[in-house]
Amino acid sequence: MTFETIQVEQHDAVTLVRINRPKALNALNSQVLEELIEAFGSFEADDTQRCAVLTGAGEKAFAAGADIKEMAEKPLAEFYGENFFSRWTSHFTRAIRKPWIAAVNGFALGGGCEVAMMADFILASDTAKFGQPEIKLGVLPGMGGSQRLTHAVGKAKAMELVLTGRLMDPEEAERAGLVARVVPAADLLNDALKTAATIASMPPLAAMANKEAVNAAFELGLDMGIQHERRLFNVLSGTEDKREGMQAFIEKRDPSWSGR
Ligand code: CO8
Repeated sequence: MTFETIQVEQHDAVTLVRINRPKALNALNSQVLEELIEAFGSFEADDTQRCAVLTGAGEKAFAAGADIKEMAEKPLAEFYGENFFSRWTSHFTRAIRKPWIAAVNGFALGGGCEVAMMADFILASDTAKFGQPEIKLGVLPGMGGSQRLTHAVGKAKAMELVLTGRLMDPEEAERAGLVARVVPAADLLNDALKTAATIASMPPLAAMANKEAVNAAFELGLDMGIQHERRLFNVLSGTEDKREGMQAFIEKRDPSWSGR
């Protein structure tokens, strides 16, 4: 499929997706969201692809939010009746079981910050800016931002950010737990691709299970989360890759993963 608002490249086992509307600071309109759903669906279905990176084209923005020009005229009946954006949220948080990274190269605001927070983790350039400024438009985050931001940075900071609409620099975002690492802007893409390649070199079932286990910590209480982790551990103990990984360690050689 050819895309108009995103670019997709494969770097060995890593899929790189760029949101490509730099003149609109990569604002997320319906077409971008549909194309991202399509591209990530293909990534998930392609056995040769093991990890993805999502970033923004240009130097200024990852995504400066949902497209305000598109939303401005949308009536309540369309937002509520069509469940605007809900496919995106469920697709990315449920259907994509392989790991993916958001490489935030500039503004990640509103829906842009929310999309970044749907990733398994965020790598940020030292030029990144994070925020949920929807209050200034008379609305609030609509793709899970009020919930994910609060899980990531705690109530006090999340509340201050959504109520004032102020932006966070990447160092503050890292200190607060929103961002895994901050890297110089010039190195961000290479660093993200290298990190993704490391993940892609891991046994794929174990990568999926590790992702699922950490995500369970956001959705379940501690006791249920630990039980969930134990079940996943038991499942992985029956895989060929578990046998191979342990045998390779004992034989002092590199493992060769079968994905089974
Ligand atoms: N939507 C549409 N166009 C945008 C957006 C956006 N979110 N952000 C920037 N643009 C456009 C500008 O209109 C401008 O276009 P043009 O050149 O045609 O005038 C171009 O991008 C460049 O932007 P600026 O000239 O404003 O660039 P600056 O460097 O001066 O400012 C900012 C950069 C600070 C990022 C500024 O552009 C800005 O504040 N943007 C809006 C940020 C924002 O409010 N984001 C939140 C949007 S609301 C949202 O995401 C809700 C999501 C949940 C919805 C769920 C529904 C159920």
